[in-house]
Amino acid sequence: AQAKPEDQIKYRQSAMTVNARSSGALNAMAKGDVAFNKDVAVRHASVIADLSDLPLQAGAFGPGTDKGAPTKADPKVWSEPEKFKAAYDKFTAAAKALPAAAGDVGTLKVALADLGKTCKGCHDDYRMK
Ligand code: ASC
Repeated sequence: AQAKPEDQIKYRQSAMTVNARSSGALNAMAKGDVAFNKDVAVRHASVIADLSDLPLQAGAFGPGTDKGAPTKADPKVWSEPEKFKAAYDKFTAAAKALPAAAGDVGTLKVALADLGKTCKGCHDDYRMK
């Protein structure tokens, strides 16, 4: 059975909250604001890799999750689902590549830049302000 709409919204927002915390930690290391720590970096990268596709796999954008609750998801998520999935899949692909790159600050920076583009690519079109 599908989770209730408000629980689906909570689930996808929770995954993104955790993703944002981990990407923030990685960005801080990539910028040098925080000392690079390989184990911490790989851990955060793995969190993002693991959580990245949960909202789509678990069905968190189901019927009734487009309005009413405090969602910022754009109606285009439902009106152009193939394009939304294509944009989302770019994020997942970049996220799954992150752990292998996170053990070195140089490769982490490159992988994070790739990841950031896929975050922005989806948010620009599918997240309302
Ligand atoms: C992050 C984060 C995003 C992206 C985006 C990249 O760290 O939480 O949504 O990067 O700002 O442009």
